[in-house]
Amino acid sequence: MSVTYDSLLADITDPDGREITDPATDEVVGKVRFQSVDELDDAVARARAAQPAWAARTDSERVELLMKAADAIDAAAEPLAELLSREQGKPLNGPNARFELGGCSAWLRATAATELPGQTVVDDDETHAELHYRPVGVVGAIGPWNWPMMITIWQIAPALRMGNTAVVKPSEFTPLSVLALITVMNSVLPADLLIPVVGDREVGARLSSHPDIDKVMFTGSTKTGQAIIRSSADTVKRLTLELGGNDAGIVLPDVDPKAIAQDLFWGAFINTGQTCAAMKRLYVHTDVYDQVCDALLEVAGNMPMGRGLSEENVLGPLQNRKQFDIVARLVEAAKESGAKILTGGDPDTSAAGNFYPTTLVADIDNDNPLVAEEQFGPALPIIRYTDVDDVVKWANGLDVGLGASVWSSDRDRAREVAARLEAGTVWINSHGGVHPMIPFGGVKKSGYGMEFGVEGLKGVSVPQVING
Ligand code: TXE
Repeated sequence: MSVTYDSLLADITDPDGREITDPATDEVVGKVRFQSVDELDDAVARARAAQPAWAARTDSERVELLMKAADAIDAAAEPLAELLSREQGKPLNGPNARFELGGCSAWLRATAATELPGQTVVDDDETHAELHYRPVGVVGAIGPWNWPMMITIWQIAPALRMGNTAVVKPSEFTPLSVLALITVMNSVLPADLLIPVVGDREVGARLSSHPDIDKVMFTGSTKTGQAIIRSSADTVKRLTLELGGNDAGIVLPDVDPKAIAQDLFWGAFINTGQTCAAMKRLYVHTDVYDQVCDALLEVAGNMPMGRGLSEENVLGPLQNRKQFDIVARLVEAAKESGAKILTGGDPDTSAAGNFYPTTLVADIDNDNPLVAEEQFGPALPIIRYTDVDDVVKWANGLDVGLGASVWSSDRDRAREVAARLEAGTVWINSHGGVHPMIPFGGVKKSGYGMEFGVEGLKGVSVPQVING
């Protein structure tokens, strides 16, 4: 039977549940029942019981089932994208909801197809030693509200591929999207491999201290990451923490401003700026500063923002009021400091939804709060520099380091600057692109552990040496 928007919602909503509203219209999207800590415990027990049989299956059986789950996502992609758009706010088009759904199935397939074979590490007359990777057990996946489906897949695809089971706690802001995605996947997967538990912070806290959870995959704020480190200490849980950042983009003087403007724009404004590895501060050499600002302004003027379900839009609202308030506060601080608002900065607070207009802020100092704090929204500060040593110091001056980018027509020159940046990934002439085979993770307070590809499979495994 084919999945429709109504059938999806009917499967996951509860008339007595908590209202989840559309951040573009404030209308109710659906109601979802929030679960208790006891229900979480029950889910963990079921995932624990199901894990040995899943791990005992052959690699090819697991791969085949995960490929089927990817097919199921593709078959339901349009209603899933509609639900994601209504709940998260992101438009259907542009690098948004349909793009996220396409990413989910592609990622699942690529991860399923990735191998992590054991290897011989010493083989001589006296010793034969092999290193193997075993499933870690039950993985707890705790996710955010910005790319709720994609990040769930990033967490669970490697976990299932390696023979683990998973208990998934979505963000309280976007539970419907994750419940719907997992319901679709579970229509083809064996029972209890993948169990969603919708809950508030207490449920997340219990998951990260639970004695039967072996590993936590977390994407969210640094503050919550720190809480998870603390609450996981007694059980010595394995952790992969992706804690966001405040990525710098550095434009060298030899660029063609018009040629890079569109990529600069999307590097910063993808998902309306609500992306962990989006460019959040842009440093531009004084020789090309005005031209880059002009070119960005032109691109920004051609990017419609509005309700996600309207096909023409490519930018949407902030997902929640809390995030809107953060962006508004930081832009106000920039204005008060005398920075120049090239566009935006004037939200219509009487209108429905959490829309904050695309905002470009020029002539702003490096120590301004809009530069130093993570805005996580559609407001980009553009800082002028003259000396590359200064800009490297500024880029490295914060206690986070997820991504960064260097823009130049001279690749070697860009790579020299890239090597000096404290960030888990440095892109050259682009920003924020991820790939299922390229490891991704942060340095400093952006977290630790790598996701994706072979490194990602290692992250949900325990190494075991067989010596003899
Ligand atoms: O994240 P939280 P929020 C940044 C962004 C944003 C800020 C806060 O700057 O303004 O984080 O966003 C669960 N133990 N990012 O409040 O609080 C919680 O229920 C275990 C960056 O949404 O970190 C939710 O499921 N879990 C980020 C998840 O943690 C706990 C993406 C994330 O919540 C918990 C989103 C606890 N003690 C926001 N407390 C990125 N890296 O991309 C809460 N949770």
